[in-house]
Amino acid sequence: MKFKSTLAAGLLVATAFTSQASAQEVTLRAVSAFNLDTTFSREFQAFVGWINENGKGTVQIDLIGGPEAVPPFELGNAVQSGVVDMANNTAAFYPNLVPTGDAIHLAENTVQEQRENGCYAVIDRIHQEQMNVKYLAHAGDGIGFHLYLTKPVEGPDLSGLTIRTTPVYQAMFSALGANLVRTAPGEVYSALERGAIDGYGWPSQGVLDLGWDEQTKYRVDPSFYNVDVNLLVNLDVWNGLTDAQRAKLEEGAAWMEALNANNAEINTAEYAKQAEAGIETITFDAAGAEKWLTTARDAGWAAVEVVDKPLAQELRACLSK
Ligand code: 173
Repeated sequence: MKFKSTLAAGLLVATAFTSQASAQEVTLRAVSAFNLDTTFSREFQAFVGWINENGKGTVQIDLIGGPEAVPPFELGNAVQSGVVDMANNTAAFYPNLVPTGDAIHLAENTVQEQRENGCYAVIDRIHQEQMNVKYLAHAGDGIGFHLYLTKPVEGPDLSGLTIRTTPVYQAMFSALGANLVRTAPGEVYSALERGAIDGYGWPSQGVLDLGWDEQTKYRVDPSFYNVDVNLLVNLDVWNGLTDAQRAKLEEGAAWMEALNANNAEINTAEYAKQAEAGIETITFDAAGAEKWLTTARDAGWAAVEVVDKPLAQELRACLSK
């Protein structure tokens, strides 16, 4: 099913001329779902730099922009249809295209382990079949998600609270009684400022990037799940590349995925910055933490099983420790 794009005509016209600078060098046009120079474009921009340095004469990437170029919830359709060649995106922003993509953030192992045990191949296959994209690379391992609040909670009971969500947190927060409002990241600040929400789900990293610390009083610990931010390449474009071009992109993907090992250290630095910015930590007691994490895992997998039970079971087996 092809997406009728509402994007600027200029973007469409430019796509028709995806440049073949020489027979051997191709330039891919890429967009990120996250603002450039913020946390969840970090690895992607490093990848673009690596390719443009190491892929001279073979493959280059023209980084067009972030959410101002293509709205985050439309980027999945844009890379599916070839309006852009490559996207840096999270599965939570394209649930309409790959509904079992929610399994990826439930992973307890790393993408390197998933490449070893065959799980990467399964995730790549469902992206190819359902979304017409190559699942080229995965960032985010080692970055958990948290609930951030403007008012305190005593334990894992979110009844009476209105929380900004995406599919990542939906099953868990709703099982714990919250009212949910789904928004793109770009709307979180103003929703907090207006008092339209009492909090939001977001990873351990990146809260300060967009100034959300000004509107945030508490972070709830422990974190749950693992961030997934994926590099996707339009499948027709991917299949049209030469072996050397595909090999260079895969080499860059492995290089980028190795950066995931830095996340433990970056988390520590981010938590310190949040504390300096006045964000207090609410840490549940052992029973509360157990309920928090059990609900996260069970509600998360139940939501994937509703979509496709056999596939959910296959993914759970290869994404668990
Ligand atoms: O909260 C979100 O917008 C979200 O789902 C997400 C996913 C990956 C990275 C950052 C945010």
